[in-house]
Amino acid sequence: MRIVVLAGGIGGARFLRGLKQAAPDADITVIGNTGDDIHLFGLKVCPDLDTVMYTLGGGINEEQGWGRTDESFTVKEELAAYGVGPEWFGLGDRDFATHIVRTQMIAAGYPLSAVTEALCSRWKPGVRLLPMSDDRVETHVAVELDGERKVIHFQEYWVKLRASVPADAVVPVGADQAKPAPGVLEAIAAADVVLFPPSNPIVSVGTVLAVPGIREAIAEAGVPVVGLSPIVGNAPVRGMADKVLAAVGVEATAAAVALHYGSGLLDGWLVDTVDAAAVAEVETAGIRCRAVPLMMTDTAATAEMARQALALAEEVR
Ligand code: GDP
Ligand code: FO1
Ligand code: CA
Repeated sequence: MRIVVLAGGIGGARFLRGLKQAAPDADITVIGNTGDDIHLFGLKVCPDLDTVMYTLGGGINEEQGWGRTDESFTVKEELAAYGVGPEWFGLGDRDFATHIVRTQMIAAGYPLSAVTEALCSRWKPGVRLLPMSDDRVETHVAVELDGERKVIHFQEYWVKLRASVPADAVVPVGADQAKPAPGVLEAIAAADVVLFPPSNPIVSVGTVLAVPGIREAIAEAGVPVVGLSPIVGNAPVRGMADKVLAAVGVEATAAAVALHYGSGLLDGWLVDTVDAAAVAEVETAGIRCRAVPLMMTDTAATAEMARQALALAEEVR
């Protein structure tokens, strides 16, 4: 079975670990969000691609969900001693090596997709990890800061400000001009099922879908598209997805997220059992919906979520 998954960072990566266990023989292609990417200290950092690569490759800091295990911060401290920041972004020494390799390869002319493949030849994530695009896309957020409207990089909004300032727009800058990376449209066309993991629907899956051609290819593939809600009990399980949902006028509920994707895109939607009351509303909108446990407490529980998603895909096929 060929499965395509549109993924952000932590939610996407953890779901993929369960999916690999649930479908060990499947051929899984991950289309990763690169809208979170940022240039720091002259280096290109790809948080969501790296989170998937490290999580599936066994190098992730499990508690944190991003960055490397067994990490140290000597380089960052030395940079700070020179007065070189930003200090608010925690780049560790081991992680730095990844960004140095990536930046060096890009400077040598390799596209991000080729660089990602090269990095994955070390980590062996057991999936084909593709960036959504080789073109630069950067998510920016329009916020009100010190009484003024400003547009800042998503990482500044998320990591520095912890989404604590009012935001009224989220813009994937460059997405409209970006082309899907090599292999992306082909993987979608060849897929038997497309899954949206419990990733952020705006700044993770939404950014992937903002690359012209990707949404259309999914619709044209004519295969089941099934998503899992990242919102449980009217709140994100982790992070501040409610803030970016509010910025684009979507309620932080499992049903509102399904309706935001819409029945033109989604065939099936899983909500957590605590949100069972949302099933009827989602089904009325033309999306088949089931309530099952959606907490990724361990790989076994996550694998069961993946099995439920694949079962729902069969139901709507
Ligand atoms: P990010 O790029 O690191 O923010 O990760 P993603 O976009 O892939 O996923 C973030 C989303 O994962 C958040 O909105 C969380 O609510 C969701 N999430 C995290 N853990 C769980 C979980 O155990 N269950 C569900 N249903 N959602 C989760
Ligand atoms: N998230 C944080 O909350 N604080 C950090 O200092 C931080 C550093 C960092 C370094 C490398 C990396 O790949 C990811 C990192 N993240 C950090 C996570 C990440 O940037 C964001 O949480 C996600 O992209 C949000 O979607
Ligand atoms: Ca992210």
